[in-house]
Order: sequence, then C-alpha cells, then structure tokens
Amino acid sequence: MTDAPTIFERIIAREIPADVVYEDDRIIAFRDIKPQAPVHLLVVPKTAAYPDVAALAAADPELLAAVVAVAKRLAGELSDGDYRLVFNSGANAGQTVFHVHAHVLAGGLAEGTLG
Ligand code: DGP
Repeated sequence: MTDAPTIFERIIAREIPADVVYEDDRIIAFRDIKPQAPVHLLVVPKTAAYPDVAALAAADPELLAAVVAVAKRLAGELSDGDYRLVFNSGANAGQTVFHVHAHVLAGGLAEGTLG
C-alpha cells in the first residue's frame, strides 16, 4: 500500500492550483496559501522521497543546494534579495506537510525576530 499523495504532490501534478513562481525538472516554487510575510514562497523538490530537510541533506545534498539557490534567486526577483529560510521539521515544530520544503520569507521582516 502506498501513502496518499501530499498536497504538494497534487500541486506538482497540477491536480490543484497554486501560484507557481518557478519550476524546473527537479524543483517547483509557489506562494504559500497562508502567507506570514509580504513575500512567502515554498520551494519544493518534486521528489516525494524526503519528508524533511535532514533526510534530503543526507541523501541528496546537491538537490538541497539547488533548493537554496532557487530560494536566493526568487528572493532577489520577487523582493529585495534578503530572505529568511525555514525548514519546519516534525509536527512539534509546526510541520504539516511531510514533503520537504523551504519557506522563503522576505519583504520587510523585523530585525531580531524569528516569528
Ligand atoms: P509546514 O507547516 O512547514 O509543513 O508548511 C506547509 C505550508 O504549506 C503552510 O505554510 C501552508 C502551505 N499550504 C498548505 N496547503 C497549501 C495549498 O494547497 N496551497 C499552497 N499554496 N500552500 C499550501
């Protein structure tokens, strides 16, 4: 039995709509449905093999580096180039979708805060 696809797999398959801002053969990026900053993007490897960033880093560090490069590029294209990168890892850290993704938060974030 296979697990049901996550919401991100359904976005990648275009089964549900999203505001896609970047796509290549391995990575997709779209705007978060519940933005927590003026610019709030999700950068998502298309593979569903990795539930979180540690699993991705262990198995495919080059793909993780590509995720970071896309995040930086989009922060420059869609905001002022400064950004916060967040990988929630585990339910007690707020992770709700267990398909690795980077939150890219940008656009006038307060100094000295993490929330
Ligand atoms: P996390 O809590 O780190 O697992 O982040 C999951 C994010 O996914 C959360 O900020 C909300 C976002 N999200 C959930 N469902 C959808 C959706 O259908 N479309 C979009 N664009 N974002 C979604």
